[in-house]
Amino acid sequence: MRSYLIAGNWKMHGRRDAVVELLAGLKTQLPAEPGADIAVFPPAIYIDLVSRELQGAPVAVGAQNVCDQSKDGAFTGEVSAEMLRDMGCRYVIVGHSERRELYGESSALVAQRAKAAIEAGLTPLVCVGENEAQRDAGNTLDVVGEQLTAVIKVLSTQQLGSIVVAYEPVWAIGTGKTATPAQAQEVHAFIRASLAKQSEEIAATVRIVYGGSVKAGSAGELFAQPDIDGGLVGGASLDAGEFSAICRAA
Ligand code: G2H
Repeated sequence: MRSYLIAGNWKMHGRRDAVVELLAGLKTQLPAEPGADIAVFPPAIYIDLVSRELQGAPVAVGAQNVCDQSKDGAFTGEVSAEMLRDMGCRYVIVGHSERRELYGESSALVAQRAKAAIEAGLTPLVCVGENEAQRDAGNTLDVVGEQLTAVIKVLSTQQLGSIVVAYEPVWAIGTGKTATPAQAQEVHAFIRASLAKQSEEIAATVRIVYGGSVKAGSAGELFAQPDIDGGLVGGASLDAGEFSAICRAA
């Protein structure tokens, strides 16, 4: 009933030539009819190039962030959800831990970004996750619950059905330390139960993907968990062979 989503977050990597080469690799190595929805999230400046290169390929395009303001205006440096749609995006990541930690984005701001995305017809991937100290202190579910509640508060029940949640334990991001399937499943089940308090029907359909050092070798076991509906893949999405293997594991 829920289709898998494999999302490649390129972060701040790529140059024109490298982007074209990576996409050429994906186009030859991904299955023609993948068993999962696949999307790549290039830096904003390359979105147009990627959209053009991927025309006809079974890979959607997403952005790594979006402005919280819906209307055009004096917001220097920002890119709106409508602009992303205009350039061919279907998805956008909001609240990645690197945005929260390095750029001070609050859960309230992340929620507004998610709302602006939905209103423009984009699917936001709302990232949540605890850091190592929070996990060690036994606060994982409180932290994830607070991040999720901020989004639930600003979205209608129907809008809630349009999100994807990405659980990314901060201690597993780019560190090579993947959460065990059991650790990830526990938090994914908690997220689904939290959504079910708003609507059981929506909780059953919202995709919850896992992120944090996902590799081809770890993907199969993670994706086999009942509440893990795919992955948000960082480093491994920059390698066409590895990313294609992750997509085939779904
Ligand atoms: C988590 C993930 C992608 P990586 O940030 O969002 O990156 O797979 O490199 O840990």
